[in-house]
Amino acid sequence: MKHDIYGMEEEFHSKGERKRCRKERQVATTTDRSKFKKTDQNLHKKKTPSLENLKRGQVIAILSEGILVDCEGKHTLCSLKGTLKQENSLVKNLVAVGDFVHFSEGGSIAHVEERRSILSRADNLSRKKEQLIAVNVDQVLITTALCFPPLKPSLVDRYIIAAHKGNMNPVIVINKIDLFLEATEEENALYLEFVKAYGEIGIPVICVSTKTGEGLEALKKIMHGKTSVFSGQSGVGKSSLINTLTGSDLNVGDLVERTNKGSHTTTTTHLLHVDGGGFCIDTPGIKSFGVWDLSKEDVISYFPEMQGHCKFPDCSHTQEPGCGILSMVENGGISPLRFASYLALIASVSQEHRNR
Ligand SMILES: Nc1nc2c(ncn2[C@@H]2O[C@H](COP(=O)(O)OP(=O)(O)O)[C@@H](O)[C@H]2O)c(=O)[nH]1
Ligand SMILES: [Mg+2]
Ligand SMILES: [Zn+2]
Repeated sequence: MKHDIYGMEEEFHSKGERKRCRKERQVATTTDRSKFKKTDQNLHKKKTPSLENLKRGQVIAILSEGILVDCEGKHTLCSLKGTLKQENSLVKNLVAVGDFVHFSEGGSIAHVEERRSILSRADNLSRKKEQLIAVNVDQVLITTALCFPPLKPSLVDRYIIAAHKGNMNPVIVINKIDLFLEATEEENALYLEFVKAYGEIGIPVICVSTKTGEGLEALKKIMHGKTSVFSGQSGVGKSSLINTLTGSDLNVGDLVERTNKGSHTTTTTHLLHVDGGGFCIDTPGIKSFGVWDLSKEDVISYFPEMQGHCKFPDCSHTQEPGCGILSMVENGGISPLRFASYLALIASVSQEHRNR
C-alpha cells in the first residue's frame, strides 16, 4: 500500500488502538450503573435515544435551511433534536456531510452514528473548537493548482496531517497542468520539485487538467468505489473536477475575473455519486487550515523522513548546531519544501500555545 511507504500506517494504528481501548474503558465505566440507585438508572435509560420508528440516512449537504439527508434516494430536510445540541461543546458542528443519522418522519435527527473517519480543522475564529469538514471518508484528495492560485506546500502538509489524524489516506491532485506553458519558470520549478518531494515520501500525486482532460482517468481510477473529499484552497478547480467526473452542475468560480479577493463560489459541502461506484464530496474554499489538536511534540511524527536522523534527544531541529536533520536538509537528503512546512508548523503550534 502507498501508505506504508510513507511509514505512517503502523503508528497510526497503534495510536488508534490506544484511543479505542481508552474509549472502551470510558464506555465501560459510564455504562456500569450498578453502583447507582434505581431512580438514577431510570434517568439514564431515558437519555438513550430509542431508534424505533426512525429512518436511517446519510447527510449529503448542510444548507442554510437545514441538514439534507438522503434515505434510499429520497431527500429530507432535517434539523437536530434539542437534546443532541448540548452534547459536545468542543465541536462546532455536531453533524457533518457523510454522517449516518437516524431521524423522525418530521425530520428531527435523534442520533448520529459513530464515524470511521473525520476530516476536521481548528475553527478559524476561536481555534478552541473543532470544525468537522466531512466524515466517513476514505481519502482526502488534497487539491492544488500548478498556478492560479500558487502551489502551497505548507498547506498540503497540513492536509496530509489532518488526513492521517482523521484515519484517511491522503492523495495529492495537482490541477491546471495545462498552464505549464504559461506559468513562470519559478512556478514550474516549484511544481517539479513538489512532485518529486511528495513522490519520495510515498504519497500519490496525480497531475490533471479539466481543460485538456489529462490525468482524469488516473483520478477516476483512484476514486473508484471509495468516498473521497476534495479539499484545498478556493480556485484550484475542485468543483470543476467534480463536475467533469460526475456530470454534476456545481458552481464554478472565476477567480481572476470576478473579484480581486478570489471568489468563494462553493459555499456548502455536497456529497455526490461517482459513476461506477463511490462518492465524492465538494467542500468550500477556506482561507486558513489549522490542524485540530496538534502538539509541538506530535509534529515530527508526521515527517517520517526526518525521524531517526538526529542524535540529540531534546533537539527542535530548527537551529541547533550539529543537528543531523539540519545537515540532511543541507545535503539535499530531506526536501526543502517539506522542511519549510515542518518549520512553519512548529512555529504556528508554538504561537497557538502562547495564545492560550
Ligand atoms: N487553466 C485551467 N483552469 C481551470 C482548470 N480547472 C478549473 N479551472 C478554472 O479555475 C477556476 C476555479 O475553479 P473552481 O472549480 O470553481 O475551483 P474551486 O474553488 O476549487 O471549486 C475556474 O475559473 C475554472 O474554470 C484547469 O484544469 N485548467
Ligand atoms: Mg468550488
Ligand atoms: Zn535535531
